[in-house]
Amino acid sequence: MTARRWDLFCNVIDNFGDIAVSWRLARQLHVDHGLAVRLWVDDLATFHRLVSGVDATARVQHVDGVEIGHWTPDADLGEPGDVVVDVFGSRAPDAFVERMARKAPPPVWINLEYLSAEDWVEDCHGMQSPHPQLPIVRHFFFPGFTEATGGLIEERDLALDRFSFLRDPAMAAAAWAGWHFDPPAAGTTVVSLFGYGGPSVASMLEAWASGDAPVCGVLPPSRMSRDVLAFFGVDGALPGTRLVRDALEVRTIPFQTQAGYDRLLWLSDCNFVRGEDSFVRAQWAESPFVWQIYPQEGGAHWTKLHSFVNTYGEGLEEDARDAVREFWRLWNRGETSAANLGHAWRRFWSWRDDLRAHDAGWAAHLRTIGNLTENLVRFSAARI
Ligand code: TRH
Repeated sequence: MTARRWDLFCNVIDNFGDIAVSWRLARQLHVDHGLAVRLWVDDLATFHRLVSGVDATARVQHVDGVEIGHWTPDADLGEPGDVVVDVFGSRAPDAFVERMARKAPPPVWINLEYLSAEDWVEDCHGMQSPHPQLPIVRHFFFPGFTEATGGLIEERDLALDRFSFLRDPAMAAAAWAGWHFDPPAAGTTVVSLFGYGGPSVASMLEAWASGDAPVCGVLPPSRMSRDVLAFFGVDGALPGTRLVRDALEVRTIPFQTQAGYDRLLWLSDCNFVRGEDSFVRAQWAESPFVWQIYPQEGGAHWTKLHSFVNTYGEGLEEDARDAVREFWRLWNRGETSAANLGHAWRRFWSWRDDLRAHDAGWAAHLRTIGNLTENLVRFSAARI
């Protein structure tokens, strides 16, 4: 039986990743699967910054067919749906869980976890955790990169939209014009720049500026922006600003819609991404990418980073995989030497054709796992 009504709980910890993934999931459940979705979010201001159509002050609103509720301690959450999903460590409130346990049959209760390529994920995907007092069970659902995981979110039309965009140069020109720029000259390496910032930004920009190949960085606002602007000796720059030093040009653009951000990834030769969702979108873009992982206490993120390179790098020539690992390692550790980072970049970039081919194969592999939303619908239907 398909579960018709879904409740999603999203507790925004920081940044955009939590709400970005929750919103994609909510929309896809509704748009691609025709399900009734209520998305409970505790931080509408961040949601509004990501999706401008969201009203940061409304207790309840409908956007793209999804009901969005402001999740506050006194919010009336109503009756639970057929499936309840706690996204990324969120937890439906106790009173709501009690109502879930009283419902006959009780909803399928899912804990949607963070993305990781570590081996233990396969063992934990689908595991059950009974509530200590109530007759209800929580199921762990792990996104991932292998058959034994829940896969990644990919909208039904995404591959087709990308294909249509790439085969029509007028669409790329329209994207550049929308940002008030001409397309970069042929032979320029276009890199999209999104990240948490840190010392490696100045080193990278220095290496590009002093290189002999033209590089065009495209910069939507993020924590990385202040480091980029500091490199050019400016405090601020409106969208549409061109900053130039030697072989490097940086173009500032406004914060994009989620669809606009995908287009930026599609028209770039290399994408610098971060966290979880932009990292996944870069993989659907099928171009070389550089991942700045969300730093965790005690350095736990390094294991995650290396696990991903091991999994993703299968099938790449050993030197290409090492080049990816080394460049990503320096980028993430905040390399302060432009010479070191420039060397690692040139080695990484010398593999660009192989990486591009590998990335297409990688996306095809990811598609064989099925997309996360579909897998989640199937998983819950089997347990209702
Ligand atoms: O914002 P993030 O750093 O989110 C992080 C991670 O998800 C991390 O795992 C989590 O623990 C932490 O938050 C709390 O990076 P992420 O996941 O890439 O999310 C950024 C989103 O912003 C992504 O959906 C892309 C989107 N985006 C736009 O829509 N427009 C833009 O112009 C840009 C630059 C990004």
